[in-house]
Amino acid sequence: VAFDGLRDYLDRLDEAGLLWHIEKEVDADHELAAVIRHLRDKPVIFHNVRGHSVPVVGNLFGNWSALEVALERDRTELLQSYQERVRHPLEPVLVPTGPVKERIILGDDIDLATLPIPTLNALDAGKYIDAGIIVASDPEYGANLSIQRMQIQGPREAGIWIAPMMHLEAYRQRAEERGEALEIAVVIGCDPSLYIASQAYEAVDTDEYDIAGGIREKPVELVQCETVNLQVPAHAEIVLEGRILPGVRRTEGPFGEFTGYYGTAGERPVVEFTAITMRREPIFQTIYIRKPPAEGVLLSSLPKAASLFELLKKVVPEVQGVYLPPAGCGKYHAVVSIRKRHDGEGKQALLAVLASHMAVKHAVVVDADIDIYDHDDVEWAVATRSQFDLDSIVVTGAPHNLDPSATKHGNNLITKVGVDATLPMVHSFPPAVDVRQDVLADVRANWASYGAHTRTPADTSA
Ligand SMILES: Cc1cc2nc3c(=O)[nH]c(=O)nc-3n(C[C@H](O)[C@H](O)[C@H](O)COP(=O)(O)O)c2cc1C
Ligand SMILES: [Mn+2]
Repeated sequence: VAFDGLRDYLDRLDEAGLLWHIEKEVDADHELAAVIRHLRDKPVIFHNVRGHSVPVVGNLFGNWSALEVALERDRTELLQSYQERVRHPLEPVLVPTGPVKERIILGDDIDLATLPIPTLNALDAGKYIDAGIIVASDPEYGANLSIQRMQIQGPREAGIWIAPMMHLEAYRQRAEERGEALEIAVVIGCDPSLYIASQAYEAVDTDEYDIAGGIREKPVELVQCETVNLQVPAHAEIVLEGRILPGVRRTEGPFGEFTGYYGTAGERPVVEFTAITMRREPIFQTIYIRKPPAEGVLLSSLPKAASLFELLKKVVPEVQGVYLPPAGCGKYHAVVSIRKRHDGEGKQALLAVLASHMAVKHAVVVDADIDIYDHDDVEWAVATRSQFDLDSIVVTGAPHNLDPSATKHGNNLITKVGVDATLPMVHSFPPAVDVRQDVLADVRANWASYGAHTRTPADTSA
């Protein structure tokens, strides 16, 4: 794929007619997010943000068409293509310098107010960086890439919220236990493969730079940071270098979450920035987080579905597909299709998919004739192929921390439900209804000869 950086990707989105340009001056606080919300799923660039010379891009992974551009594959091939590429990770290469070093701002000269950092949802605690890829390193685990929101709290300070199960939280805790700050670098605006890799669901010692190299089928070029012992993409737009301070907590939040509800305020770790390096005329990137379907869940669901697929293959040899629908927040709902070989295999698949990730809350397993991307097809399978007493699994008291309904169970505990909507092997089951396939094929082949038309010319969809 090998986009060098964000700009290549923007060019490709432009060529495909997918990028919307906003020339009118907009306010970074509230107005910018309102425009993105109005545009729904469309990638957008704001050329004129009040008080700033830096343009802002958003919704760059807002719809499947954009992801098709990012991965240069048709939607139907996205998952498979992603998996194949990730199976061949490529280690990054260190280069002497790159465009991200065109401007270097150190120490007290740092002022985050010079960047067009937006305030997104109405009740958010303030301005947030939420499309920054956080690079960190651990002596044992190596490098890690992930996105964590950061609330601006001063010219060179931000609060950070890291969920308990995140690799970054393990890194942070290990550093804190040593009485040390955890060095980080925040990459804003870069090659889409890095954003996708940041959402990979892999083991803690997996280096997501290698994953990004696999996705782009070419090693990522890295440069050494100025004030921390980390490496960042040479072609990034903006990099913030800094440290998560040990033993320091400050109020962070609330912030609008991917669940479609606000995440609460709490006492959270603090980042102190030590350098900004950037291009001479950089572009800032944001992700407008809201009730799904939305950019954030689309971005994170593809790598998660792919890892789930890999895991399921070890349990059910003939797993056909995995889909994490955006409406299920990209992780709470999983639909799996299998080519069933023996009775009970649907349940076996359910056990694996419910165990695969904390957030998988409701899972449905269907036969291979069901289109997992088609809600109607899946719902039809559940309606006609399952009996809840025989075909469901319920697990109570499983952990999770962002599902707002988890509070019903007390302390961040959820109930997992799996439904096996696959056909039984032994009982006779009526055949699914359809016309004669050869006749249907003939009709389709000779469609023009039917002279199909409506009385008013408006509807040409037939
Ligand atoms: C737009 C966006 C915002 C995110 N914000 C946060 C966040 O504030 N805190 C957090 O812990 N995870 C957040 N995540 C989820 C992590 O980035 C994601 O789970 C990642 O894969 C974790 O990396 P790891 O597996 O290396 O721990 C966010 C994801 C996206 C796409
Ligand atoms: Mn990781």
